[in-house]
Amino acid sequence: MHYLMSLGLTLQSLGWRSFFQSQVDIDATERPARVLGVHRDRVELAHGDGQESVPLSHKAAELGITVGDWVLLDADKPAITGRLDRFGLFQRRAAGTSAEIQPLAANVDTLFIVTSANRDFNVARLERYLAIAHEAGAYPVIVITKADMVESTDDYLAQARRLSPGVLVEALDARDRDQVAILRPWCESGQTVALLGSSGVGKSTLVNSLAGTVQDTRQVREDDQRGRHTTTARSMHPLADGGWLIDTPGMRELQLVDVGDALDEVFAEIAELAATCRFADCVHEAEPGCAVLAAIEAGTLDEDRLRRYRKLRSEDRRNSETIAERRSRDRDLGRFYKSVLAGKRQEKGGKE
Ligand SMILES: Nc1nc2c(ncn2[C@@H]2O[C@H](COP(=O)(O)OP(=O)(O)OP(=O)(O)O)[C@@H](O)[C@H]2O)c(=O)[nH]1
Ligand SMILES: [Mg+2]
Repeated sequence: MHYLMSLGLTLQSLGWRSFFQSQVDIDATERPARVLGVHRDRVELAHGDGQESVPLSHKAAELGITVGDWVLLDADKPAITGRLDRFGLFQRRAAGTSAEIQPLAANVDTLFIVTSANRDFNVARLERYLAIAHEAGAYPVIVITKADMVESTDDYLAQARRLSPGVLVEALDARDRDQVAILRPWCESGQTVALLGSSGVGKSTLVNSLAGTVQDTRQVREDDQRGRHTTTARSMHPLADGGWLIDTPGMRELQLVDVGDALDEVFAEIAELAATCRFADCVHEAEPGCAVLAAIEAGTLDEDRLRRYRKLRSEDRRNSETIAERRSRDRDLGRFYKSVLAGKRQEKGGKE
């Protein structure tokens, strides 16, 4: 269970920095380690001495450990004793009926938001991804792949650049290492990057161009008819330039969870206008003195952009409801249904 493999790692090359150092007692005997992968019964770790696999104890599971986390290891045995605070976290709402929020990837420096120069390109989706990046504390870089398949990428670039002031956008052929080299500054030693984008846009292809390792791309499995998603492992991979890449399938289904402030950053021009509305609780629908509606009237704010902002706001509200809130709403609804039913029965003459 307990093996070591030297990779010439240092804590710094794994992303260790003062933010984490300051959380550890100077005389602590525990050793910090980074989580490379979480499996059903064990956790893959890396630290200054190499790589190690430790059992996923009850305690470790309770800590909600996820890929990219920094944990503390017992000095004498392969056991996780604690988890350090994260500077950022991607999380998602669990599928199905439980309202649980699951951690997905922690301590990610840069998010490559991947789309392609074809029908996948969609500004609403990009805005959603930008908000997710902001919320998770990751710097967003929009990567438009399949640039080789269109005559010009100018229009795609312009549309993406308009979304957020200063946002970095690159168009490239993901299969071409020379073109992909433009992303290398984000992949240097100690840096952690993650990818977000629909199936088939070229995430694995990008990784292959950036990394030493080879991942399955669509083409490889195109004929096995086993479904659309090719990448299934949830883990952190070393990149050729010394950085780390988190490629987890869960990132694909990411929705907005608790991104309130991040939305105002992505839609900064709407937030700025809203601050000048006459009423502080203005919802920009019909209120007098609404600066947002005035801007639409004046043609300085795009109506579609406001519509997309509203949609993301309500998605966030829905997903951020706590379990308690959801239960109480269900209960209220239950009571309501019962009262309606009771009323109907009374109308019928109270036969029951
Ligand atoms: N011409 C061209 N083809 C590309 C480019 N990027 C990816 N492809 C091709 O598109 C297909 C899908 O690429 P993948 O890298 O497997 O896509 P993915 O995003 O990893 O997909 P999932 O793992 O299913 O989420 C493959 O056949 C790639 O060779 C590109 O920039 N130009
Ligand atoms: Mg893939």
